[in-house]
Amino acid sequence: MKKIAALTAIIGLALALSACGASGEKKPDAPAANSGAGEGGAAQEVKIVATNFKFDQAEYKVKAGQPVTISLENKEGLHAVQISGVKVKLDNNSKTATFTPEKPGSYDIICSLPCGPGHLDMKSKLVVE
Ligand SMILES: [Cu+2]
Repeated sequence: MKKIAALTAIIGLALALSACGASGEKKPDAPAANSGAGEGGAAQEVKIVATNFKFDQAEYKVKAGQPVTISLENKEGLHAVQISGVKVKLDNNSKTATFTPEKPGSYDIICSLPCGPGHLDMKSKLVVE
């Protein structure tokens, strides 16, 4: 009788372990599924590098309907980013923002922090496709 109890315990343990194994396998699967949907679902990232007195790209392209994480790096000087028509502001306190651009179009990116003589020249575009 003791053997049967031991067997039952072993089978129970084996089941528990295999259940753990199965749920363990799902975790690597989930990101893979995300990156597979990737063109559809993965987060987009835009990095804006600011110097005196320009942003590193004239245009930053993103896709509509997908979350975008925008970050600001002040490589030279102190600058802040404001994107017209989108509620996004980046400054020294909050250097990243995530939002979902809904409407395709071209949105003006400007520096919203008076930074010097070239301040008004600091313009780029966020192009939502
Ligand atoms: Cu400025």
